[in-house]
Amino acid sequence: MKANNVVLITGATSGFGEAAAKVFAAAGWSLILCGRRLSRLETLKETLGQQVAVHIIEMDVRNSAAVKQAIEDLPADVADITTLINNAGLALAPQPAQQVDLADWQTMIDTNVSGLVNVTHAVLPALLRHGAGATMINIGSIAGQWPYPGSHVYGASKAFVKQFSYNLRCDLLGTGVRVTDLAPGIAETEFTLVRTKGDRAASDTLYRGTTPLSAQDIAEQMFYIATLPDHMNINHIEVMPVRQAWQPFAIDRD
Ligand code: NDP
Ligand code: 8X3
Repeated sequence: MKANNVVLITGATSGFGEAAAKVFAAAGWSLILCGRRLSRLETLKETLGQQVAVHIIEMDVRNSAAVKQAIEDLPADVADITTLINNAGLALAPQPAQQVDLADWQTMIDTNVSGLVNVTHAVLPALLRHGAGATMINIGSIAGQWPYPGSHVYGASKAFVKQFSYNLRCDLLGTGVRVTDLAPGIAETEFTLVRTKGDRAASDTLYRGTTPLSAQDIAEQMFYIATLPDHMNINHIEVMPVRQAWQPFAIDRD
């Protein structure tokens, strides 16, 4: 491991991002933690700051100017970013496409597509400066690969994550910078609470009686990807719980 490994995690205030902050901190990495909920970032800084250097950024990934400024303003001790985890994202509107508010589609595109692009553009120079061993982990989804009802723009935005990751690899060839699309299946976080706009019962029902992935499971995948030997690039990892699989094609009948 290099002397001062630094990981920047977007969406660090809950779910995968928060679990990743803890996993990387336990391994001695310095942290840059981003999200909109400042109080949660402050709590993480209080606890994890006892182990490692923690820099928090209250940031909406949709705001390209704010993202750019926050990266330019990084203090010197965390400016050499080793790993970027583009994790911030959300699904909205689980109902069929024809019943969805346009605003919900727009929010998913602004966050999962434009937000990803904003952060990547701002952080890429630091990863290039770092060179060999620098890693970008983009959180896609099984929804980016497999269609299902109610996935509409969410799944399409995660397909963007995958293709963007692959295309970046082409352009970054020779720089030493690695790019991975990490695509989880069903995982119990605040994801469904957000997707249903706060419907706790719907969220609990989705995860009840099965064994979804945990945030910790995915955080450990992130750490594994980030700490592989410098010459190895995982292009894409799709991870489902054993208790999730596909179903037969749906057929409309008279
Ligand atoms: P959570 O809802 O628990 O976490 C989402 C995180 O994204 C929060 O920290 C939230 O922070 C942040 N975020 C959302 N919008 C913005 C924004 N505009 N600007 C900055 N940060 C934002 O869900 P997960 O941990 O499950 O989700 C993390 C990623 O994993 C997402 O990209 C999601 O699509 C993906 N995913 C989730 C799966 C699941 O089943 N849980 C499966 C596959 C992929 P804050 O609100 O403080 O800004
Ligand atoms: C979401 C994963 O299983 O809910 O990214 O489609 S799933």
